[in-house]
Amino acid sequence: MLIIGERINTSRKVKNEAVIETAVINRDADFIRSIAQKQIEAGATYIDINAGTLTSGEPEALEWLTRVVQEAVEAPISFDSPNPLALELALKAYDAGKGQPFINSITAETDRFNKVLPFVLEYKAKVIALAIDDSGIQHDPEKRLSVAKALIEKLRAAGVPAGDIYIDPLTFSIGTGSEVVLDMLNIIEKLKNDCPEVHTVAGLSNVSHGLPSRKILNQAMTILALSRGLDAGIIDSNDRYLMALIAATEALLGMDEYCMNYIKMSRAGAFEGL
Ligand code: THG
Repeated sequence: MLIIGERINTSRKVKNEAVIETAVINRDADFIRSIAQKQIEAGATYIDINAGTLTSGEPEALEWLTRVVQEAVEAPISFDSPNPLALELALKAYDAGKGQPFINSITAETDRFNKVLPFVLEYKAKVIALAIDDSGIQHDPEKRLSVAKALIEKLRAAGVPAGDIYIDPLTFSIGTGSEVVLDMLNIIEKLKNDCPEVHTVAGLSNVSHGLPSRKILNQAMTILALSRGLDAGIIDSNDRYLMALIAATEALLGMDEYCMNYIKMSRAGAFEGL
């Protein structure tokens, strides 16, 4: 699974930890750099950056985060914002030498589609496409699947390569209804079958929003999604147990020939104390 580290997000509020939002407002570059580095050391491939809580200050904050993160790590960035101005400033500051960025995200909503698409094309980015259109968020999974497929068609018609499209089926908290995870897993599986050249991605930590002992739910959620073919996860890569479970599951699903990666991680001490 492609791992997108979720930690640089101003909405994250963790007990006994400095708050990301405060660090961004104070332009505390050392703190942000160390979070980026720790995520990469733990096995993230991409660093997601999200300054959405800053509203009017978001564009400048996302641009600043871009500069700080790319100074700290070699990894490419996932630009997590619905705001075209924030995307524009951040992408302008982005060093393409770090690799193909993710634009997180586009939807099939007319205005957002038209405003975000030019950035996807100009920067040849991978794009996370949320299954949302002008009718809003569909809770019915068949309808959400149709929205996803229509969005794939729109992106393909605009010239985005299928392999750069990552459909996000939307992850709701399991506290909001017993069916929401089953529905989401079915969408992943159907997309895998019907559009095999397109990828899937999900913000898996959403699933535990509002519930206690969130890490356990997030771990179970990640393994379920992986077993249904999810290609990429926006997750907490600094959860060592989660990362160990992902490696074990990939070996068990035949995604890790001769368990090479699993054995390598074990030898490197990644499972010590677990
Ligand atoms: N899809 C896409 N992008 C997304 C999401 C998605 N971006 C934002 C979000 N959802 C994914 N990122 C997070 C980041 C933090 C949390 C959840 C999702 C989170 N953190 C705990 C908190 O704030 O309480 C802290 C957990 C911890 O780190 O210990 O909930 O769905 N495309």
